[in-house]
Amino acid sequence: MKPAACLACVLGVLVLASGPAGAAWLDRNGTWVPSEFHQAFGPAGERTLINDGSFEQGPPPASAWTEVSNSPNCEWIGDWASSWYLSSWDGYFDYWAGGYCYDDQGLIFPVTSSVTQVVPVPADATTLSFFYASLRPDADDNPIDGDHVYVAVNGVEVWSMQMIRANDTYPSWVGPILVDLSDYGGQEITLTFGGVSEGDLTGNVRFDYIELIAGSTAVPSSDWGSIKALYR
Ligand SMILES: [Ca+2]
Ligand SMILES: [Ca+2]
Repeated sequence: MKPAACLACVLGVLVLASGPAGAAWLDRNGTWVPSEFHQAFGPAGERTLINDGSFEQGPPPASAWTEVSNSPNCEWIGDWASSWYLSSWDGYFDYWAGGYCYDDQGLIFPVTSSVTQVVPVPADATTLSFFYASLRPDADDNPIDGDHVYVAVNGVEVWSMQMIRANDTYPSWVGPILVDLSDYGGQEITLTFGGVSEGDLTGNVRFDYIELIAGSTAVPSSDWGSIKALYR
């Protein structure tokens, strides 16, 4: 008897049979397997997260976020440590924008999705802060075709970044990314994080630890490297 080996076989079958739970890929051809697991560590100290700002309530319907996607067979708020070999920035769950899912014929297609909720912006905490990790295993489109992630307020993008290889941060989470929302102090806003994929190929970006804080909108130099984020 080899119970350990048998157990592994059974687990393997279960994983393969889990369907939608494992229906996410980092590249178009299937599972991408890095050589090691990367454990991220969230910031210590005072937490000023927005409601479910770390996505720890898990996927809908428990989530405070309304999730919309072109890929109902796949869930995008979850624990992606085993898919990416990179843990969440904080806790276990985060939102994965972009990526690939499969259709009813089993064919892989690129994903466009978003998560949205109504958030009050305190008058004394009007800087949006978040972290992301990005990875595009597939080649960039030639020409670049508009694959991007974004943050929107009331349907208008206030931050965006192309999902191209030059913007990869893997295996690092980077941030805090700071966006000035002082125009909305004291108001309720519809806050959206999303990813738009064009054509057959796209990238992957995970978002976590979303706060509204007091402070400047200057981007810290640490952890930025060659990240090219587009502010507007
Ligand atoms: Ca989290
Ligand atoms: Ca594309």
